[in-house]
Amino acid sequence: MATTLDKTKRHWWQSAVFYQIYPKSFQDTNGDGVGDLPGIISRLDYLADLGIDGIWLSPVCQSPQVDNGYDISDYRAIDPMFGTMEDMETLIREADKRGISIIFDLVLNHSSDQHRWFLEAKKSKDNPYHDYYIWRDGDGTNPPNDMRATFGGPAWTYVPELRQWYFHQFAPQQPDLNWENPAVREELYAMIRYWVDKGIGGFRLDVIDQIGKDPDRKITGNGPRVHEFFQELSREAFIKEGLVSVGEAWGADVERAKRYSAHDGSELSMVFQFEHICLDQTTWEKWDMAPLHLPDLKACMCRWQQGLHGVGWNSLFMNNHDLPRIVSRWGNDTTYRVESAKMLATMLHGMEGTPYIFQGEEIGMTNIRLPLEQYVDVEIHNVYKERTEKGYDPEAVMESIWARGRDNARTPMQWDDSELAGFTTVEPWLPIHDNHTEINVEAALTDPDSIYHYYKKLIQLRKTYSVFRDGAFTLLDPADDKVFAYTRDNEYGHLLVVCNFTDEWLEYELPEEYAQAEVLLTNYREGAPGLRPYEAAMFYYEEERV
Ligand code: TEU
Ligand code: CA
Repeated sequence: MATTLDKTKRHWWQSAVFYQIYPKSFQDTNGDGVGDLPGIISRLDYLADLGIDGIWLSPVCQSPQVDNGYDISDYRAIDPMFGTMEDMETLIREADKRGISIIFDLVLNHSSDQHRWFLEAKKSKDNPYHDYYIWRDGDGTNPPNDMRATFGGPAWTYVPELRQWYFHQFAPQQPDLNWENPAVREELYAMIRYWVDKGIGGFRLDVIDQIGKDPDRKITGNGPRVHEFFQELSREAFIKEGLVSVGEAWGADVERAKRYSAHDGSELSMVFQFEHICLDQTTWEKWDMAPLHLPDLKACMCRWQQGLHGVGWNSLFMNNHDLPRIVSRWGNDTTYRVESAKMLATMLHGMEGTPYIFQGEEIGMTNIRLPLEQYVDVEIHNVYKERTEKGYDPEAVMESIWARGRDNARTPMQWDDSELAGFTTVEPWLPIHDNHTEINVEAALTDPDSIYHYYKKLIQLRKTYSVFRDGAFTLLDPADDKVFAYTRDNEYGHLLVVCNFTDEWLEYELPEEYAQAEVLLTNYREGAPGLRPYEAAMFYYEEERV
């Protein structure tokens, strides 16, 4: 297939806003306590009203659900828990009618250990599928090296029948695919084309920066062959006008990201990187918590904004299904929940890139505190076990789970104030937050000052003013540790975004040029001198025309 992407062209996803759905927790319709595809279809009007352009749908393919669908046993089948292929086709069609594209989540780095390929691969070294995975010989005493799996334990698991170890970056039930094997790549590309033909709008590529790994040299992310593989992937599977490809890349720095998301479309449309969201920890492990130092966040965002401007494209997010709720993390989820949720959204949505809203973020859903046994996430149980065995104080470990555990993001969507929050009719797979009596979609829709209506306005602004798409970014007062302020400028206009990250009333003077500017949006009603707790505002004036 030939590459004929127009380098100068504006892509639809550059002024789009995406919404992430975690299907298990969005809407149940058949009374099994688990969200499903018909549930998503039934809520499309809600999403259309919000104004989003695409849904990043977390995996719905057949899976033993060890890692909630990120362990796929058949890439071409829908897991019966979520519905049928017909439901999926209906979802694509119904979303399309409302101008919403489905961004399909592709897990290409690893499969489930229940995938037919792995079951075959385990049978013998001569099996044609054996080389679909990464094996090293051994007698079972010592793994090939000391690499650790992300969810805890060694990254190698022994299969005595073969006298070999296989590599897995995540759970042992998620063996890594061998991208060195051209047959694997061919097989995956064919599978991707199968989904393209179904009419999806693009892909989110799970941990895609790991496909070029070299486990013998202990390299996982950004490995030696990664650009080559991305280019091949793009050529063989993505080249169709308008398809968007979003690459999850934990380890990407700005320089890498420029290549991954280069405007010529040779690799991916955009990166989804995490540098900003790892600033409030003392080690590479998120459980080692530290307070956020605002100047660090400002410097980090600035580096990415300026680094990719005009050459690449970034994703804008603070929430997803792996992250705690941002209002509980960098905002204030009690006294100033509404103000701080709006402030954080303002900070992010003023920037260059494609914003992502994670389900429930638009109504300000918060973290949850559960006893250990009520959590489902494999990572939470592993970290508890690993850390308490190492002698950490169990209470401190629980504190870090409450603050950082992935299940914070995965509690069921809060649709209304009824007992089961309008999510289901039976006990849900993960507890519903008690605060659904107050924080829910129904309440948000009827309150014109709700977080929901604020997000709606942010989305509309991005579609109205081109400066959101391509304005150059300038950080103001980099050292100020309470206020995050920046400007964006293009040939048509000038935008100023000001955000108070504290619960204090601060003195603040607008830059002179903005004294007469229009207030596009603010999270407080009447103007007042200075900045009130978590106050945020966007100011705009047009470039003078001669
Ligand atoms: O996450 C990538 C990833 O590296 C995460 O494991 C991350 O490090 C972790 O959540 C931090 O606690 C992707 C998916 O988003 C995640 O849900 C999957 O579990 C993971 O890949 C494996 O497929
Ligand atoms: Ca269901």
